[in-house]
Amino acid sequence: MAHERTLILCKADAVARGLVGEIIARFERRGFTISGLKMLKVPAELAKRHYAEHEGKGFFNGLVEYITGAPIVALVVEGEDAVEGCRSTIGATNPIKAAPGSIRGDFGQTIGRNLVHGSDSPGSGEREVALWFTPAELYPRDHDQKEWLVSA
Ligand code: D4T
Repeated sequence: MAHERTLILCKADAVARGLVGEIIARFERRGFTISGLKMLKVPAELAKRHYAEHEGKGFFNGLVEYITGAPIVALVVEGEDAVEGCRSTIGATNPIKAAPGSIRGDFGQTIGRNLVHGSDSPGSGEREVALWFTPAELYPRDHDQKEWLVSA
């Protein structure tokens, strides 16, 4: 197990549908820690840098419009194996294929409105946290509590 940070975005549809609390609660209930949290209207430049790997693909412009068109809520979530743990809580990219019990499986219908983003590797997590949050915006917890959250 490794202590990791992951960037979670509650996208425009999650905010518009009033699902932000429900989504955040699922990460908290699983034992992960929130160390950054903000609501923002995403500048196009940030959206393009965030989704740089998809530039040139047919869905790229729609993806940028989706994330810049209305306010979103961004979080940094930390914990043991937080990247994989949060990805499984989020569910498969296409909500129709996402397992019931996951966020996308419980609330989503289409890939273009899949509610949530979670970093896809520990390296992406660190890159995305640095892209979206300044150090002054982060409040890392004292991880002495770790022994009460997971077994070795
Ligand atoms: P994000 O990055 O939003 O958490 O989604 P995933 O990590 O689960 O999926 P991804 O990077 O492969 O895709 C990013 C984003 O693009 C949308 N998308 C993707 C789309 O609209 N059509 C597509 O065919 C694909 C592959 C959905 C998520």
